[in-house]
Amino acid sequence: MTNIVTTPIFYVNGAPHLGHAYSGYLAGVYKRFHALVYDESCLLISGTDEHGQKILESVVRSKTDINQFIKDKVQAFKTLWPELGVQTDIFVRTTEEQHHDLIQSVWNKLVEKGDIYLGYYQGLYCLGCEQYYTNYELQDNCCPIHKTPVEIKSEETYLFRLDTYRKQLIAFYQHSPDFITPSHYSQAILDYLKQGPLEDLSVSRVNVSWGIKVPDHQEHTIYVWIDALFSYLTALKKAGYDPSVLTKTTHIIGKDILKFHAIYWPALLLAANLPLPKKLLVHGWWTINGQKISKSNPETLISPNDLSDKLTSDGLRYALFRQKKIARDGNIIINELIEVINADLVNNFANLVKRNHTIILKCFLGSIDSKFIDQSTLSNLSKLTIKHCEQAVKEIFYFYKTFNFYQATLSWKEALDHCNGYFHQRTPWKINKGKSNISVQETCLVISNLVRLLAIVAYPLIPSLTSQVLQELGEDITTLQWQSACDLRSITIKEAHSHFKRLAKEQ
Ligand code: ME8
Repeated sequence: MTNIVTTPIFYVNGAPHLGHAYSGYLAGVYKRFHALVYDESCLLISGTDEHGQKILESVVRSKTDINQFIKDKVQAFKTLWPELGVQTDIFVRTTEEQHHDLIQSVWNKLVEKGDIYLGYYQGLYCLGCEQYYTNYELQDNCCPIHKTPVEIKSEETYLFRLDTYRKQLIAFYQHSPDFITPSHYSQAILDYLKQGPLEDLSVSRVNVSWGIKVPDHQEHTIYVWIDALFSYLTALKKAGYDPSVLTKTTHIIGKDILKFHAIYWPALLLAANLPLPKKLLVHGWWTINGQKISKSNPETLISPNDLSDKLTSDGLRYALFRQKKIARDGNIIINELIEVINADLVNNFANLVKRNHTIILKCFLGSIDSKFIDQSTLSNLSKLTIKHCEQAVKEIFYFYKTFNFYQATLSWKEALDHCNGYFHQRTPWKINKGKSNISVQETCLVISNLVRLLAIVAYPLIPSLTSQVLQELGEDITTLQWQSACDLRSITIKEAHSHFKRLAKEQ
């Protein structure tokens, strides 16, 4: 059965920024890891959230036609993903007719069940978030996300009986403490649910015209978050799946939208008699000069396309995962990203490949037959280096599986440190100055095979660089499979390229 991974569907009130790119990078790595390790496909869903007051206000500010405005922004997200090496399978838009129909039918179902009813709501509202806050959630009377004052808003509204599902949610979180990664969020949500009754959730808006209308009550527009969350289901439908595959779905989200995914989404699914997703992976925020990258902070808006052009798609992705643990926040300093790329991808990996392959071409006409190397009498140093790398691969497998991509990059880098240390101790370039032919063959063969092993395991993180290296080693990358042991195979290479050029630091 297929595995599914989703990014949030992004608001189209601004151009894509580096924070959005990060969610996509995570989904892309997850998808490639899955394809490499398991014999099953992994469907990657992304899309755009196109309704709501926030979008309408941006359109008014831009003085353009709404359809043109949205079309341009959607296009920016659609072209972003291939440029960043994120292979989306389904791109869902909340303005699609299929989505409109799905939302209205879910709505009707919940009204029929009595879970949604017409009432009245007064609360503290943040326009930026398009949501009400409780006093408890505010910080200095301001929205905790936007730090701007909230307004008192009261209106006739449809309400969803959230508390009906509180006990089921508590039971769910008690039985699935790992539903959210990192798991401390599961505990926090459980504690919150246990605190007492949940307020009914306002699920429609009057005075917001841009959205999906409540069936048979056109003055009301369905709350944009109900619209947005169910887009995951529309996407599955577009791919030809029924909702049962939700149980195979991992949602990747930033910590800003945890409550919607950890409480509202499961409650709505329970109300609609639908299964719950497999997992929520919650990531931290990227900041610039300590400020969250956000559309409301224009000075933080780094274009992921520009940065990826500068650092390469593999370089940027690798450096972001190497810089911080997924759940933590991290500050972007471009020269630090460049340092990591130069140290790990250029010096440690690409240069080792180039030097080793150059020796193989020059001294052995591009091939070393493994049968000339007696594997039982390999030098201790060779054996030890192989052992280190095999151990690293085991760790990296575990780190991918547990979404610890930061540790995965560290273990990979350390394995390469061992390879480089080995290469320098064995000095294979001294072949005509006292090094025996057989000893150099052993070194080059070991390095080539370890490079193959380490390229395969790093493929989910740096697909372009590792594909080039693997192709140079004669590997068919379309049939690539995870490998945990280093079996010393014969090597034939035709060329020795520089696969990654040093990046110049910013002045
Ligand atoms: O919230 N660092 O859309 P959105 C890391 N439409 N990730 C960041 C980030 C940052 N500084 N800023 C944004 C919405 N993100 C809704 C989602 S889903 C059914 C509806 C990422 O355009 C992160 O994944 O505001 C965050 O959750 C998402 O972008 C918010 O994007």
